[in-house]
Amino acid sequence: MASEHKNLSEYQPDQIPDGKLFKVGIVVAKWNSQITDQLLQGCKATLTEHGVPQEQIFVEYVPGSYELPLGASLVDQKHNPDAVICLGCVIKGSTSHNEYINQSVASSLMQLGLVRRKPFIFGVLTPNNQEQAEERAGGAHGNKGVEAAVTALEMIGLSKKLKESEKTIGFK
Ligand code: RBF
Repeated sequence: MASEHKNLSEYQPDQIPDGKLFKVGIVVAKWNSQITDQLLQGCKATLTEHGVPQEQIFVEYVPGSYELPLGASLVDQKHNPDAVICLGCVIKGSTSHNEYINQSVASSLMQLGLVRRKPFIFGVLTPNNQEQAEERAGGAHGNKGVEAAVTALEMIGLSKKLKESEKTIGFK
C-alpha cells in the first residue's frame, strides 16, 4: 500500500459536505510537536474552510501517540462530537517501539469507532525518519492533517445521511 501515490490533500472540495452543523474533536500528541503542530494547522484550516464553526472544534493534547485513544475517548465523553480526529507522529527508531504504538493506536481507534458508531480518525504519521515526516506535514506529500479532516467530514456526512434515511423508513 503506497500512500505516497495517494495524496488526498488534493481532494475535490465541492464533494465534501458542508460542516456548519458538525462538531469535531481533535486530539494531538505532543511528541514530535513540530510535525503534529503542522498536522493540526492543516486539519483545523480544512474544517474551517468547509464551514465547521471555530466554537464547534474541540482541541485537546496528550503526551504521546500511545495516549491518543484514551484522549479521544475522553473528548468524546465530554463534548459528544460527530467525529474525533487523532493526530500524531511516531518515527521509527532503532527498536520496535513504533510498531507497538502504531498497532495499538490503530486498533483502539477502530474499536472506539465501531463501539461509538462514529468516526475516530487515524491521523498518525508512521514515517521511517524525520524527512518523511516533514514531507507529509505540509511538504511534498501534502499534509495528512488536511486528509484527516476531509475523511472526518466525509464520514460525518455519510453517518448523517444514513441516520436521516432511517427516519424516513416505515409508517409516518
Ligand atoms: N510518541 C509519539 O507520539 N511519537 C514517537 O515517535 C514516540 N517515540 C517513543 C519512543 C519510545 C522508546 C518510547 C518509550 C515512547 C515513545 N513515544 C512516542 C511516547 C508514547 O507514545 C507514550 O507517550 C509513552 O510511551 C507513555 O505511554
